[in-house]
Amino acid sequence: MTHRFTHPDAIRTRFSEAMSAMYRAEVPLYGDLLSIVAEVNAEILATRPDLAAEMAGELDRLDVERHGAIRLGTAAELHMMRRAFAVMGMYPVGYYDLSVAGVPVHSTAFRPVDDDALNANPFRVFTSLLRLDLIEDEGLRAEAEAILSTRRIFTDEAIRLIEKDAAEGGLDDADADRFVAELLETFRWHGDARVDATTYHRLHDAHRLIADVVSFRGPHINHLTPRTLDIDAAQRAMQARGIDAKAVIEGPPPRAVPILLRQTSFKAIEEDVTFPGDQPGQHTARFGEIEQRGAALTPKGRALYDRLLATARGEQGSQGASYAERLATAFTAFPDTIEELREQGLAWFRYDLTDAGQRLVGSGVRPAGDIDAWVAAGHVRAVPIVYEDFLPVSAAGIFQSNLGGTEQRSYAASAARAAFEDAMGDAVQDELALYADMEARSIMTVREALRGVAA
Ligand code: OOG
Ligand code: NI
Repeated sequence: MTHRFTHPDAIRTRFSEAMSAMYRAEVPLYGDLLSIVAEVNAEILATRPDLAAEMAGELDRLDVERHGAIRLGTAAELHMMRRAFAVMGMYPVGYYDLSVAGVPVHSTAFRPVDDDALNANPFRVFTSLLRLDLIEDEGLRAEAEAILSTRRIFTDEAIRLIEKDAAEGGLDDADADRFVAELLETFRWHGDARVDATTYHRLHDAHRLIADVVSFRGPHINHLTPRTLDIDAAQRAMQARGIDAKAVIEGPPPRAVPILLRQTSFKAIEEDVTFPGDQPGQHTARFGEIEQRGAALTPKGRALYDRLLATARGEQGSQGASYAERLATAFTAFPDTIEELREQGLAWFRYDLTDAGQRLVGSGVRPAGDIDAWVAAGHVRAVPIVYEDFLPVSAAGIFQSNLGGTEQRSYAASAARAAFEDAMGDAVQDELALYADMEARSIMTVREALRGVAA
Protein backbone atom coordinates (compact mmCIF):
# COMPACT_ATOMS: atom_id res chain seq x y z
CA MET A 1 0.00 0.00 0.00
CA THR A 2 1.33 3.42 -0.81
CA HIS A 3 0.56 6.42 1.32
CA ARG A 4 0.49 10.07 0.55
CA PHE A 5 2.85 11.18 3.29
CA THR A 6 6.04 13.04 2.63
CA HIS A 7 8.98 11.32 4.33
CA PRO A 8 10.23 13.14 7.46
CA ASP A 9 13.76 13.09 5.95
CA ALA A 10 12.46 15.08 2.98
CA ILE A 11 10.68 17.58 5.24
CA ARG A 12 13.89 18.00 7.26
CA THR A 13 15.88 18.68 4.10
CA ARG A 14 13.36 21.25 2.89
CA PHE A 15 13.41 22.90 6.28
CA SER A 16 17.18 23.04 6.59
CA GLU A 17 17.43 24.51 3.08
CA ALA A 18 14.79 27.12 3.86
CA MET A 19 16.56 27.97 7.09
CA SER A 20 19.91 28.30 5.31
CA ALA A 21 18.43 30.64 2.69
CA MET A 22 16.77 32.75 5.39
CA TYR A 23 19.93 33.00 7.50
CA ARG A 24 22.05 33.89 4.49
CA ALA A 25 19.70 36.79 3.80
CA GLU A 26 19.69 37.83 7.47
CA VAL A 27 23.44 37.43 8.14
CA PRO A 28 25.37 37.75 4.84
CA LEU A 29 28.66 36.68 6.51
CA TYR A 30 27.11 33.21 6.83
CA GLY A 31 27.12 33.07 3.02
CA ASP A 32 30.88 33.72 3.13
CA LEU A 33 31.33 30.78 5.51
CA LEU A 34 29.39 28.54 3.13
CA SER A 35 31.66 29.45 0.24
CA ILE A 36 34.83 29.03 2.36
CA VAL A 37 33.70 25.58 3.43
CA ALA A 38 32.73 24.57 -0.11
CA GLU A 39 36.19 25.63 -1.38
CA VAL A 40 38.11 23.91 1.42
CA ASN A 41 36.13 20.69 1.06
CA ALA A 42 36.57 20.58 -2.73
CA GLU A 43 40.31 21.14 -2.33
CA ILE A 44 40.67 18.39 0.29
CA LEU A 45 38.68 15.86 -1.69
CA ALA A 46 40.74 16.62 -4.80
CA THR A 47 44.08 16.26 -3.02
CA ARG A 48 43.23 13.38 -0.67
CA PRO A 49 41.75 10.53 -2.73
CA ASP A 50 42.17 8.24 0.31
CA LEU A 51 39.84 10.45 2.33
CA ALA A 52 37.39 10.76 -0.55
CA ALA A 53 37.26 6.97 -0.79
CA GLU A 54 36.86 6.52 2.95
CA MET A 55 34.04 9.06 3.04
CA ALA A 56 32.30 7.66 -0.01
CA GLY A 57 29.07 6.88 1.79
CA GLU A 58 29.06 10.22 3.53
CA LEU A 59 29.86 12.57 0.67
CA ASP A 60 26.24 13.10 -0.25
CA ARG A 61 25.42 14.50 3.12
CA LEU A 62 28.47 16.76 3.34
CA ASP A 63 27.13 19.61 1.20
CA VAL A 64 23.81 19.77 3.01
CA GLU A 65 25.22 19.19 6.47
CA ARG A 66 24.81 21.88 9.09
CA HIS A 67 23.66 22.53 12.62
CA GLY A 68 21.85 25.48 14.13
CA ALA A 69 21.05 26.75 17.61
CA ILE A 70 18.10 28.35 19.37
CA ARG A 71 17.34 29.41 22.94
CA LEU A 72 13.84 28.99 24.32
CA GLY A 73 12.20 30.73 27.24
CA THR A 74 9.52 28.43 28.64
CA ALA A 75 8.63 24.81 29.22
CA ALA A 76 5.64 25.15 26.90
CA GLU A 77 7.89 26.43 24.09
CA LEU A 78 10.24 23.47 24.51
CA HIS A 79 7.32 21.07 24.57
CA MET A 80 5.87 22.33 21.28
CA MET A 81 9.34 22.56 19.73
CA ARG A 82 9.89 18.88 20.51
CA ARG A 83 6.69 18.05 18.63
CA ALA A 84 7.66 20.31 15.72
CA PHE A 85 11.05 18.61 15.32
CA ALA A 86 9.39 15.18 15.47
CA VAL A 87 7.52 16.04 12.23
CA MET A 88 10.98 16.20 10.60
CA GLY A 89 12.36 13.02 12.19
CA MET A 90 14.46 14.91 14.76
CA TYR A 91 14.59 13.63 18.33
CA PRO A 92 16.25 14.93 21.51
CA VAL A 93 19.66 13.34 22.11
CA GLY A 94 21.84 14.11 25.12
CA TYR A 95 21.50 16.52 28.04
CA TYR A 96 23.92 19.43 28.36
CA ASP A 97 24.16 21.40 31.61
CA LEU A 98 25.74 24.75 30.72
CA SER A 99 25.24 26.24 34.20
CA VAL A 100 28.62 24.79 35.22
CA ALA A 101 30.14 27.11 32.62
CA GLY A 102 28.26 30.18 33.82
CA VAL A 103 25.54 30.10 31.16
CA PRO A 104 22.02 29.88 32.67
CA VAL A 105 20.61 27.28 30.25
CA HIS A 106 20.36 23.56 29.80
CA SER A 107 20.14 21.97 26.40
CA THR A 108 19.64 19.02 24.12
CA ALA A 109 20.31 18.39 20.43
CA PHE A 110 17.37 17.55 18.19
CA ARG A 111 18.69 15.31 15.42
CA PRO A 112 17.93 12.27 13.30
CA VAL A 113 19.05 9.05 15.00
CA ASP A 114 19.21 6.14 12.58
CA ASP A 115 21.81 5.46 9.86
CA ASP A 116 19.56 6.11 6.87
CA ALA A 117 18.13 9.31 8.29
CA LEU A 118 21.59 10.61 9.23
CA ASN A 119 22.85 9.86 5.75
CA ALA A 120 19.86 11.53 4.13
CA ASN A 121 20.47 14.74 6.07
CA PRO A 122 21.98 15.00 9.56
CA PHE A 123 20.55 18.49 10.28
CA ARG A 124 20.69 19.15 14.02
CA VAL A 125 19.51 21.97 16.24
CA PHE A 126 21.21 22.63 19.58
CA THR A 127 18.24 23.72 21.65
CA SER A 128 18.62 25.49 24.97
CA LEU A 129 16.05 26.34 27.61
CA LEU A 130 16.62 29.39 29.77
CA ARG A 131 16.84 28.56 33.48
CA LEU A 132 14.94 31.31 35.22
CA ASP A 133 15.51 29.42 38.47
CA LEU A 134 19.14 30.56 38.28
CA ILE A 135 18.22 34.27 38.28
CA GLU A 136 18.88 35.37 41.84
CA ASP A 137 16.86 38.59 41.81
CA GLU A 138 13.33 37.39 42.53
CA GLY A 139 11.69 40.51 41.14
CA LEU A 140 13.56 40.19 37.86
CA ARG A 141 12.78 36.48 37.66
CA ALA A 142 9.05 37.14 38.08
CA GLU A 143 9.19 39.91 35.51
CA ALA A 144 10.99 37.73 32.97
CA GLU A 145 8.45 34.98 33.57
CA ALA A 146 5.55 37.34 33.04
CA ILE A 147 7.02 38.71 29.81
CA LEU A 148 7.63 35.23 28.42
CA SER A 149 4.17 33.99 29.39
CA THR A 150 2.51 36.34 26.89
CA ARG A 151 4.53 35.59 23.78
CA ARG A 152 3.54 33.06 21.15
CA ILE A 153 6.43 31.75 19.11
CA PHE A 154 4.49 29.41 16.81
CA THR A 155 1.93 30.49 14.22
CA ASP A 156 -1.57 29.00 14.56
CA GLU A 157 -1.07 27.24 11.25
CA ALA A 158 2.21 25.66 12.42
CA ILE A 159 0.49 24.30 15.51
CA ARG A 160 -2.42 22.99 13.45
CA LEU A 161 -0.01 21.11 11.17
CA ILE A 162 2.04 19.72 14.08
CA GLU A 163 -1.19 18.37 15.54
CA LYS A 164 -2.36 17.03 12.21
CA ASP A 165 0.95 15.20 11.73
CA ALA A 166 0.66 13.63 15.18
CA ALA A 167 -2.97 12.62 14.66
CA GLU A 168 -2.64 11.23 11.13
CA GLY A 169 0.93 9.93 11.24
CA GLY A 170 2.35 12.25 8.59
CA LEU A 171 1.85 15.23 6.27
CA ASP A 172 1.18 15.18 2.55
CA ASP A 173 3.34 17.20 0.21
CA ALA A 174 1.34 20.41 0.27
CA ASP A 175 1.01 20.30 4.06
CA ALA A 176 4.74 19.59 4.38
CA ASP A 177 5.54 22.72 2.36
CA ARG A 178 3.12 24.76 4.42
CA PHE A 179 4.61 23.37 7.64
CA VAL A 180 8.15 24.34 6.58
CA ALA A 181 7.07 27.89 5.68
CA GLU A 182 5.10 28.31 8.92
CA LEU A 183 7.76 26.87 11.21
CA LEU A 184 10.39 29.09 9.59
CA GLU A 185 8.53 32.07 11.09
CA THR A 186 9.47 30.86 14.58
CA PHE A 187 13.18 31.08 13.76
CA ARG A 188 13.08 34.44 12.00
CA TRP A 189 14.87 37.48 13.41
CA HIS A 190 12.65 40.28 14.73
CA GLY A 191 14.48 43.50 15.48
CA ASP A 192 11.53 45.06 17.28
CA ALA A 193 11.92 44.23 20.95
CA ARG A 194 8.88 43.36 23.07
CA VAL A 195 10.32 45.13 26.12
CA ASP A 196 11.35 48.73 26.68
CA ALA A 197 14.99 49.77 26.74
CA THR A 198 15.14 49.96 30.55
CA THR A 199 13.83 46.42 30.96
CA TYR A 200 16.20 45.19 28.25
CA HIS A 201 19.16 46.66 30.09
CA ARG A 202 18.08 45.20 33.43
CA LEU A 203 17.77 41.76 31.84
CA HIS A 204 21.09 42.30 30.08
CA ASP A 205 22.81 43.19 33.34
CA ALA A 206 21.61 39.93 34.89
CA HIS A 207 23.06 38.03 31.89
CA ARG A 208 23.29 38.90 28.18
CA LEU A 209 21.64 35.64 27.38
CA ILE A 210 18.59 36.46 29.48
CA ALA A 211 18.08 39.65 27.45
CA ASP A 212 18.47 37.67 24.22
CA VAL A 213 15.80 35.14 25.17
CA VAL A 214 13.29 37.35 26.96
CA SER A 215 13.28 40.58 24.94
CA PHE A 216 12.24 39.36 21.51
CA ARG A 217 9.25 37.86 19.75
CA GLY A 218 10.80 34.47 19.13
CA PRO A 219 13.84 32.21 19.39
CA HIS A 220 15.71 33.57 16.36
CA ILE A 221 18.19 31.10 14.91
CA ASN A 222 21.49 32.41 16.31
CA HIS A 223 23.90 30.55 14.01
CA LEU A 224 24.07 27.90 11.31
CA THR A 225 27.19 25.81 10.97
CA PRO A 226 28.46 24.04 7.86
CA ARG A 227 30.82 21.06 8.21
CA THR A 228 34.34 21.35 6.86
CA LEU A 229 36.88 18.59 6.25
CA ASP A 230 39.75 20.83 7.41
CA ILE A 231 38.97 23.38 10.06
CA ASP A 232 42.52 24.74 10.22
CA ALA A 233 42.32 25.63 6.53
CA ALA A 234 38.84 27.09 7.05
CA GLN A 235 40.10 29.18 10.00
CA ARG A 236 42.97 30.55 7.86
CA ALA A 237 40.54 31.34 5.05
CA MET A 238 38.28 33.22 7.48
CA GLN A 239 41.22 35.28 8.70
CA ALA A 240 42.44 35.90 5.13
CA ARG A 241 39.03 37.38 4.32
CA GLY A 242 39.23 39.65 7.33
CA ILE A 243 36.45 37.84 9.20
CA ASP A 244 36.69 38.40 12.95
CA ALA A 245 37.22 34.76 13.89
CA LYS A 246 37.41 33.44 17.41
CA ALA A 247 41.07 33.10 18.47
CA VAL A 248 40.95 29.48 19.58
CA ILE A 249 39.49 26.44 17.83
CA GLU A 250 37.37 24.55 20.37
CA GLY A 251 37.81 20.82 20.90
CA PRO A 252 40.74 18.49 20.26
CA PRO A 253 43.94 19.59 18.46
CA PRO A 254 44.64 18.78 14.77
CA ARG A 255 45.14 15.02 14.36
CA ALA A 256 45.71 12.38 11.70
CA VAL A 257 42.46 10.69 12.75
CA PRO A 258 39.97 13.43 13.74
CA ILE A 259 37.92 12.74 16.87
CA LEU A 260 34.70 14.28 18.16
CA LEU A 261 34.21 17.86 17.08
CA ARG A 262 36.36 20.93 16.38
CA GLN A 263 34.66 24.31 16.07
CA THR A 264 35.44 27.91 15.35
CA SER A 265 33.16 30.92 14.97
CA PHE A 266 33.10 34.56 14.00
CA LYS A 267 32.10 36.99 16.70
CA ALA A 268 28.46 37.94 17.04
CA ILE A 269 27.45 40.95 15.02
CA GLU A 270 26.03 44.11 16.54
CA GLU A 271 22.56 44.69 15.15
CA ASP A 272 20.15 47.59 15.27
CA VAL A 273 16.98 46.96 17.21
CA THR A 274 14.03 49.15 18.12
CA PHE A 275 12.35 49.37 21.48
CA PRO A 276 8.69 50.36 21.82
CA GLY A 277 8.19 54.02 20.99
CA ASP A 278 10.70 53.81 18.15
CA GLN A 279 13.63 54.01 20.49
CA PRO A 280 16.76 52.74 18.74
CA GLY A 281 19.17 50.30 20.37
CA GLN A 282 21.63 47.55 19.69
CA HIS A 283 21.77 43.82 20.33
CA THR A 284 24.53 41.25 19.85
CA ALA A 285 23.59 37.62 19.48
CA ARG A 286 23.91 36.17 16.01
CA PHE A 287 27.10 34.72 14.67
CA GLY A 288 28.58 32.12 12.32
CA GLU A 289 30.39 28.90 13.04
CA ILE A 290 32.29 26.17 11.17
CA GLU A 291 32.75 22.63 12.45
CA GLN A 292 34.84 19.58 11.64
CA ARG A 293 33.55 16.22 12.80
CA GLY A 294 35.55 13.13 13.68
CA ALA A 295 35.15 9.77 15.36
CA ALA A 296 32.58 9.22 18.10
CA LEU A 297 34.34 8.06 21.26
CA THR A 298 33.43 5.24 23.63
CA PRO A 299 33.06 6.07 27.34
CA LYS A 300 36.72 5.11 27.76
CA GLY A 301 37.79 7.39 24.89
CA ARG A 302 35.60 10.20 26.14
CA ALA A 303 37.06 9.96 29.65
CA LEU A 304 40.55 10.23 28.16
CA TYR A 305 39.46 13.22 26.04
CA ASP A 306 37.95 15.00 29.05
CA ARG A 307 41.06 14.38 31.15
CA LEU A 308 43.51 15.62 28.50
CA LEU A 309 41.36 18.66 27.74
CA ALA A 310 41.29 19.54 31.44
CA THR A 311 45.09 19.25 31.50
CA ALA A 312 45.48 21.56 28.50
CA ARG A 313 43.07 24.08 30.00
CA GLY A 314 45.33 24.32 33.01
CA GLU A 315 42.96 22.63 35.35
CA GLN A 316 45.62 20.10 36.35
CA GLY A 317 48.87 21.87 35.58
CA SER A 318 49.90 22.16 31.96
CA GLN A 319 52.92 22.69 29.74
CA GLY A 320 53.43 24.99 26.78
CA ALA A 321 53.29 28.68 26.04
CA SER A 322 50.08 29.00 24.05
CA TYR A 323 46.81 27.16 24.45
CA ALA A 324 47.40 25.43 21.09
CA GLU A 325 50.75 24.14 22.32
CA ARG A 326 49.38 22.96 25.65
CA LEU A 327 46.57 21.20 23.82
CA ALA A 328 48.96 19.50 21.39
CA THR A 329 51.25 18.43 24.25
CA ALA A 330 48.42 17.02 26.35
CA PHE A 331 46.94 15.11 23.41
CA THR A 332 50.16 13.26 22.54
CA ALA A 333 48.69 10.80 25.06
CA PHE A 334 45.68 10.16 22.78
CA PRO A 335 46.46 7.39 20.23
CA ASP A 336 46.21 8.69 16.68
CA THR A 337 45.83 5.70 14.37
CA ILE A 338 42.66 3.84 13.43
CA GLU A 339 44.23 0.59 14.66
CA GLU A 340 45.13 1.91 18.12
CA LEU A 341 41.77 3.59 18.57
CA ARG A 342 40.09 0.31 17.76
CA GLU A 343 42.38 -2.00 19.69
CA GLN A 344 42.20 0.14 22.79
CA GLY A 345 38.42 0.53 22.57
CA LEU A 346 38.57 4.34 22.38
CA ALA A 347 36.24 4.94 19.40
CA TRP A 348 33.13 3.37 17.84
CA PHE A 349 33.43 1.73 14.43
CA ARG A 350 31.20 0.69 11.56
CA TYR A 351 32.31 -2.55 9.93
CA ASP A 352 31.82 -3.66 6.36
CA LEU A 353 33.26 -6.17 3.90
CA THR A 354 36.31 -5.23 1.85
CA ASP A 355 36.64 -6.38 -1.77
CA ALA A 356 38.59 -9.37 -0.45
CA GLY A 357 35.76 -10.08 1.99
CA GLN A 358 33.21 -9.90 -0.84
CA ARG A 359 35.28 -12.35 -2.88
CA LEU A 360 35.44 -14.68 0.09
CA VAL A 361 31.66 -14.60 0.37
CA GLY A 362 31.44 -15.38 -3.34
CA SER A 363 33.90 -18.26 -3.10
CA GLY A 364 31.93 -20.09 -0.46
CA VAL A 365 34.76 -20.34 2.05
CA ARG A 366 33.75 -19.72 5.63
CA PRO A 367 36.44 -17.75 7.46
CA ALA A 368 37.27 -18.79 11.00
CA GLY A 369 37.52 -16.38 13.93
CA ASP A 370 35.75 -13.23 14.95
CA ILE A 371 35.52 -9.61 13.83
CA ASP A 372 39.07 -8.83 15.00
CA ALA A 373 40.47 -11.77 13.02
CA TRP A 374 38.49 -10.74 9.91
CA VAL A 375 39.81 -7.17 10.19
CA ALA A 376 43.37 -8.48 10.64
CA ALA A 377 42.95 -10.74 7.59
CA GLY A 378 41.71 -7.81 5.48
CA HIS A 379 38.24 -9.22 4.89
CA VAL A 380 36.50 -6.58 6.94
CA ARG A 381 37.16 -2.86 7.16
CA ALA A 382 36.59 -0.70 10.24
CA VAL A 383 35.57 2.93 9.62
CA PRO A 384 35.12 5.29 12.59
CA ILE A 385 31.52 6.31 13.25
CA VAL A 386 31.07 10.09 12.92
CA TYR A 387 30.30 11.99 16.13
CA GLU A 388 26.83 13.47 15.63
CA ASP A 389 26.57 15.37 18.92
CA PHE A 390 28.04 18.35 20.77
CA LEU A 391 30.61 19.01 23.50
CA PRO A 392 29.63 20.91 26.63
CA VAL A 393 33.01 22.62 27.18
CA SER A 394 33.14 23.68 23.52
CA ALA A 395 29.52 24.84 23.59
CA ALA A 396 30.29 26.95 26.65
CA GLY A 397 33.26 28.47 24.77
CA ILE A 398 31.00 29.27 21.80
CA PHE A 399 28.36 30.84 24.06
CA GLN A 400 31.03 32.92 25.84
CA SER A 401 32.65 34.23 22.68
CA ASN A 402 29.41 35.30 21.09
CA LEU A 403 28.01 36.79 24.25
CA GLY A 404 30.81 39.31 24.27
CA GLY A 405 33.58 37.19 25.74
CA THR A 406 34.37 39.22 28.82
CA GLU A 407 31.53 38.02 30.95
CA GLN A 408 32.41 35.61 33.74
CA ARG A 409 29.58 34.41 35.94
CA SER A 410 29.24 31.40 38.08
CA TYR A 411 26.15 29.53 39.12
CA ALA A 412 26.01 26.91 41.79
CA ALA A 413 26.39 24.01 39.37
CA SER A 414 23.19 22.08 39.26
CA ALA A 415 22.08 19.89 36.44
CA ALA A 416 18.30 19.70 36.25
CA ARG A 417 17.80 16.97 33.73
CA ALA A 418 14.52 15.72 35.18
CA ALA A 419 13.02 19.22 35.04
CA PHE A 420 14.21 19.60 31.44
CA GLU A 421 12.68 16.31 30.36
CA ASP A 422 9.50 17.12 32.22
CA ALA A 423 9.21 20.41 30.37
CA MET A 424 9.92 18.76 27.04
CA GLY A 425 7.46 15.94 27.66
CA ASP A 426 9.96 13.24 26.73
CA ALA A 427 13.29 11.79 27.85
CA VAL A 428 16.48 12.59 25.95
CA GLN A 429 18.09 9.62 24.20
CA ASP A 430 21.50 8.41 25.32
CA GLU A 431 24.01 9.15 22.55
CA LEU A 432 26.41 6.43 23.69
CA ALA A 433 23.69 3.81 23.40
CA LEU A 434 22.98 5.01 19.85
CA TYR A 435 26.64 4.63 18.78
CA ALA A 436 26.99 1.25 20.50
CA ASP A 437 23.90 0.11 18.66
CA MET A 438 25.20 1.26 15.25
CA GLU A 439 28.45 -0.61 15.82
CA ALA A 440 26.69 -3.77 16.99
CA ARG A 441 24.34 -3.77 14.00
CA SER A 442 27.22 -3.42 11.54
CA ILE A 443 29.03 -6.37 13.17
CA MET A 444 25.87 -8.44 12.91
CA THR A 445 25.49 -7.66 9.20
CA VAL A 446 29.12 -8.58 8.48
CA ARG A 447 28.87 -11.78 10.51
CA GLU A 448 25.71 -12.82 8.69
CA ALA A 449 27.35 -12.23 5.32
CA LEU A 450 30.45 -14.24 6.20
CA ARG A 451 28.62 -17.04 8.01
CA GLY A 452 26.03 -17.29 5.27
CA VAL A 453 28.86 -18.70 3.19
CA ALA A 454 28.92 -21.88 5.23
CA ALA A 455 25.19 -22.34 5.48
C1 OOG B 1 24.56 27.41 21.35
C2 OOG B 1 26.04 27.23 21.49
C3 OOG B 1 26.43 25.77 21.32
C4 OOG B 1 27.76 24.46 19.60
O1 OOG B 1 28.02 24.28 18.40
O2 OOG B 1 28.41 23.94 20.51
C5 OOG B 1 26.63 25.35 19.92
C6 OOG B 1 24.09 28.84 21.46
O3 OOG B 1 24.92 29.77 21.41
O4 OOG B 1 22.87 29.01 21.57
O5 OOG B 1 25.95 25.70 19.01
NI1 NI C 1 27.06 25.65 17.18
